[in-house]
Amino acid sequence: MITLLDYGAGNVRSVINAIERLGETVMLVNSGADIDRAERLVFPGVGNFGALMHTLRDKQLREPLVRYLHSGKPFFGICVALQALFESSEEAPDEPGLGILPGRVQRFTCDLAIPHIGWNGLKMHQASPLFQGLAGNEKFYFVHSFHVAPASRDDILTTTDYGYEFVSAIQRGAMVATQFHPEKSGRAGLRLLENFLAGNREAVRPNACPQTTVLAKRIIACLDVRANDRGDLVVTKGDQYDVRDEGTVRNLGKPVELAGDYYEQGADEITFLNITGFRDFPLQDMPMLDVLEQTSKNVFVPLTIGGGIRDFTDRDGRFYSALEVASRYFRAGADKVSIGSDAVEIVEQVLKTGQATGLSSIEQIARVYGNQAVVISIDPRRVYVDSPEAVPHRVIETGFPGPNGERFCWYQCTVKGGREGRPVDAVTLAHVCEQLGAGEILLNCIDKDGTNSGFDIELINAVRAAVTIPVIASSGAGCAEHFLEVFTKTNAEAALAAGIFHRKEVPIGAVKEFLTGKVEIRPV
Ligand code: 1PR
Repeated sequence: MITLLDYGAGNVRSVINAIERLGETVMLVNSGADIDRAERLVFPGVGNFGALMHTLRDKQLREPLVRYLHSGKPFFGICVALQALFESSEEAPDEPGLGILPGRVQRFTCDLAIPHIGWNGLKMHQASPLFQGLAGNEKFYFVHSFHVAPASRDDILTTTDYGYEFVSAIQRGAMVATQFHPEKSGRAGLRLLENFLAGNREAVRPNACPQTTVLAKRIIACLDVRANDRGDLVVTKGDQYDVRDEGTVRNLGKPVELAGDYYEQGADEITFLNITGFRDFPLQDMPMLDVLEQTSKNVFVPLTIGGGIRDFTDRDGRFYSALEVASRYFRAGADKVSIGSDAVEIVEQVLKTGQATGLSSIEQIARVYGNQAVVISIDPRRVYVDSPEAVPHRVIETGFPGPNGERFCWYQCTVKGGREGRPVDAVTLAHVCEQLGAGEILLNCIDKDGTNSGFDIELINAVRAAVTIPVIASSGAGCAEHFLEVFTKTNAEAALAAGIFHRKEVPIGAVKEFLTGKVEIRPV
C-alpha cells in the first residue's frame, strides 16, 4: 500500500495510474493521521509553490508531513514537492518551505525558453537503488520554471544542464525527490518508480551516465477527435482543416488505441484536440474525459487536451467556468490544456482595452495549475499584402510571394476551427498570451495543414522570435526530413504531426531514427 499526498491541484491521476500499473494499491491522504500511519509516502507536487505550501497549512498536513520526513521512512517527492523540502522559494517569498533541507528555490536565469519543458538527461552524483536497471543515458520529462539550489552538495543525487547545471534530484537516506516527472517519463520513469516501490536497497551507479545533458527536441503525435456522422468518436484528419471526403468525416482510428500505439512507438507527448469543442454541450457529456481516463492508464508521457476550454453555459442553463472545465480534464489525466478560440477573444479584448482582467481562462488556469499547464493553440491563415503598411498587423517579408506577386504577408488568427478570421495576427497573439501567463504555443498553420509540404518556417521563426516560452511547430509534416528542417531552420522546441503518423506513411520511430546524430532527441 502506497500513501499518496493529493492536495487537490494538478494531475495526480497519472501518478496513481503509474503506481497501479506497477502492481501497488494507492491510498489517498485525507488527514494528517493518514500521513502518520503511512509506511511509504509519495508526494506529487504541481503548480505554484506558494499555493502548495498554503494548502498544506490550510489542511493541517504540514506538521504531519514534517514529522514523516524526519521519521526516516521512504518518501518520494515529485517536482514542486522536491522544492517544498527546502527553506524558501523565489516563486512565493512570503511562504516558508518545509525546511527539511537547507537551501532555496530560484527561478531559471538562463536565456533559453522558460519553462524548461521536455526530455533531458541526468548526471548521477551518487549511487542509488533508484537507478537499478537503468543504463544511465535515459531521458526524463521535466516541466518547470524554478529549480532548487541546495546549500550543501551532500544530498545531490542528480544534476541536469539547461543553460547551466541545476539540481534535478536529491537523496537523503530513504527520502528521494525529483524535479522531473517519473510518471511521465515512459519506461525509464516507470523503472525508477518501481525501484522505489519495491524498496530496493542495493545502490548502483549506471555506466552510461552523460558528462553533459541536452534537452531533446520533442516529437508530438496529434489526434484531432470528433464524432462522425454515426455519432462514433473518431480520430480524423483534415486537409487545410476540411475533415470530410465527399461529405463524410474521415475516420483514421480510435483515439485511445491510437494514443497507445504512438506511446509504444516513442512519441514524446500526445495531444488530443476536440475539434468540434466550440459547439455547446454539457460538461458531463464530454467524451474526451473518458478518452483521457482510458489513455492515461497506459500512456506514460504527457497528455495535452484542447477544444472547448472556455466558459460556457449548457442547455440546462448551468454555467461552467473555463477553470472548471480544465480542472475536470486535469483530474481525468491531462497534463496541459490547450486554448484556441477563447485565446483569440481574450487577446482581442486586451488589445481593445489595453489591460488584462485577471479573469480570463488563460490567467485563471495558469494561476491555479501553473503556466506550464496552459498551451495556446493558434490556427493562423496566411494573408498576402503589398506592403508592410497595408494592415495594422505584424507583417513579414516572405520568400514565397502571393498569387499577384505580393512580397509581404501576415498570419490572421482564426476561431472555430478556421471557420472565422479575426483581426489579430499570430505573432501578436502569441506575445500577448505569454504576458497573460501561457506556458507554451502550439503553432498550427491552416495553409500547411495536411499538405505534406513541410512546416511553415517563416511563420515559426516570426512567432518564436516574439516569445520566450517554448513553441511547438505544427502542420505540414510529410517526411522525416521536414522535422530536420524545422529543428535546424527555427528554434522550435517541438514538432507535431498528425496525418503521416495516422496514415502510417512515416512512423514516429522512423522520424527519430532519421534525426539521430543530427538533432538531440529522446531515443525510442
Ligand atoms: O477553439 O479552443 O475549441 O480548440 C479547437 C482546437 O481544435 C484547436 O486547437 C484547433 O487547432 C483544433 N481544430 C479545430 N478544427 C480543426 C480541423 O482540423 N478542422 N484541428 C482543428 C486542426 C491542426 C492540428 C493538425 C496539424 C498537423 N488543428 O491538429 O494536427 O495541422 O497536421 P498534419 O501533420 O497532418 O499536417 P478551441
